[in-house]
Amino acid sequence: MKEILSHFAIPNEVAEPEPLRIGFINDSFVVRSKRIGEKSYCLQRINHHIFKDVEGLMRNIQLVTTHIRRKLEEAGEKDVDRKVLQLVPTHTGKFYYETPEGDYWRLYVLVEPATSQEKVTPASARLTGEAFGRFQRQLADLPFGELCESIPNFHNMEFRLQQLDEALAADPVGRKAACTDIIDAINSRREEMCLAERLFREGKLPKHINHCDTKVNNVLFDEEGKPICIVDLDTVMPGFVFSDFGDFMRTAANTGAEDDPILDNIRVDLEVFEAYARGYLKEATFLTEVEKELLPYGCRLLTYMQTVRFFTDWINGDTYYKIAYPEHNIVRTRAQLRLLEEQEKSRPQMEQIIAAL
Ligand code: GN1
Ligand code: MG
Repeated sequence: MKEILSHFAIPNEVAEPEPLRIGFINDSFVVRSKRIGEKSYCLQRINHHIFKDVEGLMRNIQLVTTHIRRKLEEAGEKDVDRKVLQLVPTHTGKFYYETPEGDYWRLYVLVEPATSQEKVTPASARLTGEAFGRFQRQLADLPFGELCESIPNFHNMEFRLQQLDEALAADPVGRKAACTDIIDAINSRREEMCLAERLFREGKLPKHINHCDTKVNNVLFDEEGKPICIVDLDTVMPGFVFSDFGDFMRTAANTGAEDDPILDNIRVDLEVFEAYARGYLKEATFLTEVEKELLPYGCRLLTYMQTVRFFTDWINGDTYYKIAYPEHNIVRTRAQLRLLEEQEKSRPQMEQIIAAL
């Protein structure tokens, strides 16, 4: 680990990296400064089995963070270092280091003091909606052609269904037969859930730069409980605004957990929905009428997509997501499917809330 750190242009003396247990994808470590008041860092090994184009991914992050930093500076904001992530270059001026074994590492300046939250309240949901809306707005004038899809077709519903179909056709670990109810539930919604892709092809739905992983724990909060910085920028890429709106609602406007084994815990938290939508719409001033109208649809879309993704991983024999126990992916699948059904029931209220806002 010391060897890896030695490739980065760290100006101060730091301690040994300590593991940070966050996220399902990358491995993260905190690197503390030896002296109080100096910078600490977050060292990450990029999962290059998932992010195959590390160079493109890191170029995205560099473009996005530089763009936001410039915006903040132009607006005369104070404390810019806590409001946008900052990469530490290597001694050769790159923003990642590749080991002889082919692992990829990067280093961020640690944003502190800051805390993260796992649970939301209506009050924090509103502020988080503002934060993600602002994030999208700050990036709205960055030509999205400059960014690559760090995971090709990441939130493309047609593609995710195709991956599922391939998994089901191969059925490599023999799990398909016991899942006909899930397969039926997915199949009956295919048409509806590919609407966004169709509208895009017809020129009726634009793309914007999205964060694509808008869980509340990807927002850092300050001492007063206000969002200061958006983190986990690996999936920032062009896509539909639903990706960000829908994924927050999928993870936060749910009275249960993403992987809740007790399905009856799962309902749409309409208070959180209202609060987030209010905050988001205040800042996301660039939205078209079609985009606004389809926001409740976006919630169902992202929940459906996550159902399909967890289920595909289950069928494939758990090759993508880290799991905590053997049935985790099928438990996740059922929990997401229940949430989708609940969102379908709450559709009239959700549409009413958006219309009123
Ligand atoms: C993954 O690792 P984490 O929590 O940042 C996934 C998201 C999923 C999420 C499901 C790159 O995110 O797309 O929504 O798990 N990220 C990637 O909880 O696949
Ligand atoms: Mg993530």
